[in-house]
Amino acid sequence: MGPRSLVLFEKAKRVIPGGVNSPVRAGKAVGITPPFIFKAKGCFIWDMDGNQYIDYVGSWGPMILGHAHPQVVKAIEEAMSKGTSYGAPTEREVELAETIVDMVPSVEMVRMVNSGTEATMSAIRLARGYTGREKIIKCEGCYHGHADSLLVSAGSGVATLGIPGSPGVPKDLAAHTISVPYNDLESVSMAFERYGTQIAAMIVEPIPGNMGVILPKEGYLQGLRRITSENGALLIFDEVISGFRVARGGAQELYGITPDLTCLGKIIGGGLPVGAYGGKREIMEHMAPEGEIYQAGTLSGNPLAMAAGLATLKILKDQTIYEGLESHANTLFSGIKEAAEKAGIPITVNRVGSMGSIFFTQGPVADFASAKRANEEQFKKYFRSMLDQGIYLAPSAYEAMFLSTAHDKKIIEKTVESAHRAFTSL
Ligand code: KE4
Repeated sequence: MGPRSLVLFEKAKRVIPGGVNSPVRAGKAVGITPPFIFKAKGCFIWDMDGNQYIDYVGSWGPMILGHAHPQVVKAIEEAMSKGTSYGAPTEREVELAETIVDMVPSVEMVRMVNSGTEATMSAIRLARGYTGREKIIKCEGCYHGHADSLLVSAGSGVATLGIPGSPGVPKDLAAHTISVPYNDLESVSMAFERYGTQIAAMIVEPIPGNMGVILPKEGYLQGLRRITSENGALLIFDEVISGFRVARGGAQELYGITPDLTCLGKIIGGGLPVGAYGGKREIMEHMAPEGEIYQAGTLSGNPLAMAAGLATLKILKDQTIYEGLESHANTLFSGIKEAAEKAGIPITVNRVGSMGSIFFTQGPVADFASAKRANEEQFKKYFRSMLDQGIYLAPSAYEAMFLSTAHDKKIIEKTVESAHRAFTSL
């Protein structure tokens, strides 16, 4: 790592825990000093020492149009000229809500918040308040942000750091969270047999992106919809990653499932802090001030974030964007697969649209247990070789690679060549 990032990381560690404002950024799992970023444009980021990287993190999902997209920047600049926050309703919030309702099949009403964590935390509270029940089901390896009830056998940074859950989550609260393996309908049926009318909801990443990318088995999501409905529990799709990523209407459009509540984030903020939760009107109407379930936020619906989100979603209304992303992502991941085969390295590639990941194991990888069987040492060497070649991947085996509309054919060819060199170095 360049000298400026090294110096900055030492300074950062003196005043910020671990030197970062979100644990997975620290690069602990891959043993690096994280590059401190100076700027980004399109599919590129530059660190403080002037090193250029092709970016496949994309701020962990939001940057589907690439960094500093001109129309998004212009929308933010225009909004900024009228002030940055009012703490009062604005037309743009209504416009973004109407756009989400229009684009996400199951959402009839939506509430803006400032992060994916707030979205899932609020959706869980709504489910508990609406059903009068207290338990929730989540899948091992799925990550839904850091609300206490959801930091139980979580994926993403929790899995990366190999910590079981988190100290500080009261045992009595964690006891209301039932963890089941992803892609295992039998375990969900058993949970309902045992706790039936105590279960308020099941929350699931329909396409998990926090244990690496995992694909739902045939009939799995349909099974979750059936079992939750039969037991009077809500089905909550956490589409913070998959929303507007795998299709305009997210995984629920792709697989034709109607969840009761949907959590969104990342892309809907266009790179600014936004989360949202929404769903059936007769459920959402229980939220204050219309209903009695409370959730609030100083900067919820912030004018700058609404402008960035609206500009992004307006561009994403063009279906050809998803066709282009599908074609480029297919070229990239099949190229990486071939490169590994040529180098004699067994890998599994899981991909849906422009989100995907590779696992250093024969596979199949269909849940957290199989994801954890991947060879982390090989991932670490692969990651470091790619970084040395100017390819910026998530510093964790439990994350996804994201393509943007700014990654063109030439960039993808360079990435595949770099991957081949990385595989042959293992
Ligand atoms: P935020 O609170 O980080 O905006 O969103 C939480 C969240 C909720 N649901 C899903 C499916 C998510 O993936 C996330 C956050 N994702 C992680 C990485 N996969 C954010 C990166 C980080 O924690 O630094």
